[in-house]
Amino acid sequence: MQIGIVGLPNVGKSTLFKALTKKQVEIANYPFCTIDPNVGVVAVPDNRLDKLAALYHSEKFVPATIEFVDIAGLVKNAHQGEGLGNQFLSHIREVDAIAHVIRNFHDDNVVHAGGQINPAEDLATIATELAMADLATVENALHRLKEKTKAGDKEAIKTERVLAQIKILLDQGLKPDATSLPADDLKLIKGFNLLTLKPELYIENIDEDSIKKFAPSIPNSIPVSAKLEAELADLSADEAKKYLQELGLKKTGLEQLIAASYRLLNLMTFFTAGPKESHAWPIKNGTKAPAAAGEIHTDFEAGFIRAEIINWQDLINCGSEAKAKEKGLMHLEGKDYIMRDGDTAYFHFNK
Ligand SMILES: Nc1nc2c(ncn2[C@@H]2O[C@H](COP(=O)(O)OP(=O)(O)O)[C@@H](O)[C@H]2O)c(=O)[nH]1
Ligand SMILES: [Mg+2]
Repeated sequence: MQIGIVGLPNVGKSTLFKALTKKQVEIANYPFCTIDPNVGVVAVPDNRLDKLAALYHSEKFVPATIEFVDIAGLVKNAHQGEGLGNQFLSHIREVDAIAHVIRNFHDDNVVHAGGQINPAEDLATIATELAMADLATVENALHRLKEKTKAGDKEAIKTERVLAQIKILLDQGLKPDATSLPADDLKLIKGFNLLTLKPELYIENIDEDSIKKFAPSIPNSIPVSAKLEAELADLSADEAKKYLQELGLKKTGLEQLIAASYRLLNLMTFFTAGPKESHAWPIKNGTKAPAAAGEIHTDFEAGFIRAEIINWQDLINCGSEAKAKEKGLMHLEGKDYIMRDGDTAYFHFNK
């Protein structure tokens, strides 16, 4: 699952991206991999995994990961060919969700694309670019569908109806809401990868010294100081912890950002744990047991028989699987079981 970091130039996207990916190197046992200089695999901090790994003295532990993509080149009027033009848009189409970085830090040495700090206006500029790009996609699609709808193609007629609804909103400068569209409608237009339908979150890159007195300019935004995060990423885990304490902060902005991104992607976590390895597996909310097993190995899904499930906290409290079973805290589940966040699972399958 990928999150695209999107925003105007000089808002701190790359600074944030570098801090996010640098953190990786510190996570022992996890093979740091760079797919592409602009794509970083980022571990999702989860103290439940730490505790499970400690319980089993696991040789190895593998956190859940998500990928961040540093997307360059978005400027005002990009849809008309400014800057890198539409080049960046294809990158945004490929991601599952968008993290907007909005500048709210003051530094005369860093040129602001719009001349002055104005988070709401900057976000509106980006939103307009995304909407204009979608409008072009929708108009193009409607045009191409004409022949088929004339011929009475049922799917084309349905698709046309959904696209026409979206076009009305975009024409009015409104953002279509993916959550209000029926699943069937979404399916019909999935292939167009509309940018305005992607889940979004907002990061305000703020002055280092205003973190504790932060008042958001964008509703529900996550405050982060990219500069501070870059400094923290250069420190050892212990040093970073100390520095955070000195600043009176509990969590880094990056940790908050990663957690929010995970939720935005509609992901939750189940665990497998043992002496060899403790592993956090990201799955979509609502995933059934066989599909969850399939994350580990396709054979597990194909030959799925049942799952032994113990909630992670029960397992930690009991101190062992045997004890948890003794106390009746292990439940056997079949193929219709919907996995829950925090489940530890042991799968039985036919080979
Ligand atoms: N003062 C300050 N400067 C920052 C901050 N974040 C980024 N910068 C600086 O702003 C410039 C542009 O940052 P960069 O991350 O490359 O922005 P991008 O164009 O959005 O990728 C660089 O000189 C950074 O050092 C911040 O939080 N505070
Ligand atoms: Mg950059």
